[in-house]
Amino acid sequence: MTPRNKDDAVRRREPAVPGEPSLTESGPLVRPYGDRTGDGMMQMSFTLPLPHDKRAEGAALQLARKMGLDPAILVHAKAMGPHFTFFVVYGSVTHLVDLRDVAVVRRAYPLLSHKDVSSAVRRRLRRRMVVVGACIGTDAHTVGIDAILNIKGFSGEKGLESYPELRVVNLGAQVLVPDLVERARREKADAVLVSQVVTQREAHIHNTKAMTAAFREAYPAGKVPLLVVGGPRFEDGTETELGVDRIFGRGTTPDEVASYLVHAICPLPEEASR
Ligand code: B12
Repeated sequence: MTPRNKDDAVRRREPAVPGEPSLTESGPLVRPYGDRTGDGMMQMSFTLPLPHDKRAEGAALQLARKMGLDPAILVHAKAMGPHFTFFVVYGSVTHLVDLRDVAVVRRAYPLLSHKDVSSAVRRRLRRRMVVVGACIGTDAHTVGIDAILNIKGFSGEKGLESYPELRVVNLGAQVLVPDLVERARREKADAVLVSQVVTQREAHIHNTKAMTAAFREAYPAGKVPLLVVGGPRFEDGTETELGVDRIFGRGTTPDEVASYLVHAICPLPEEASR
């Protein structure tokens, strides 16, 4: 809902009137919260390619208003060298979010315990599952992949190395795609786990596509290991475009990944026949 006029923008900060979606009770329609529930207050930051002066500040406010902040207040402006200015703008947003239109990708497999993962691999694969992990391209952000693979894990969940039935080969940072393919072949990898954190100039997309293309070229059809990619800025639902089997995003825990590996590589017979 966009306010029809300035009065509406002001009234939004008042309690809801009859017939209007409630601003204070949780319902399908929500807006950000700043000083008072439902006041729509939010803060955003951005950089404009302009030297810091009054014109640049006016441009920042114009942008904020065009993005639906009304009124918009410039709370911070700082020159970033001679040609750029960084801004922080605070204001009341004129948009509502309808929770009924939010699509959530639900996990299509059960979350297994440590013991259940190990016993599934032992009983159904009948050997250790081989997982090769790496951070590819020029990306040196290894904290994410280490959080999933290293024994110490993430968010209270131990990493894949702690599962006795998984053999984990962590290649670390800045691994070249040909080296990853070669190592995956040598190790007879069941799954290849790749991390991409840097997204400048869509590096994560280009690197992932190059990686999946290289695997498909190097392996016979149907023999490509399970290809999994993770990082904070992949878009849900883009697996097909990237050529991967599964994407994991921000906040992923190792048990989610271990459960997925079982689901994808050695599913229960009834799961496999679905
Ligand atoms: C730590 C850090 C660094 C460290 C990295 C140390 C290391 N060994 O990893 C150092 C100082 C080296 C560094 C360098 C750089 N960094 Co840096 N860095 C960060 C920082 C602060 C934290 C990243 C992090 O560790 N997150 C914690 C982990 C646990 O989260 P995660 O990576 O998202 O991983 C989780 C999920 O995404 C998922 N996941 C991730 N990978 C995978 C893989 C699989 C298979 C699965 C299943 C799941 C999964 O699971 C993880 C656990 O939940 C971020 C800012 C931020 N707050 O995020 C910037 C950030 C990532 N860095 C950034 C930049 C620009 C750089 C540099 C280019 C800076 C420079 N000019 O030199 C260099 C690039 C170096 C390089 N060649 O890659 C930018 C990236 C911007 C962009 N859009 O691309 C960020 C966002 C900072 C910013 N706001 O500008 N950085």
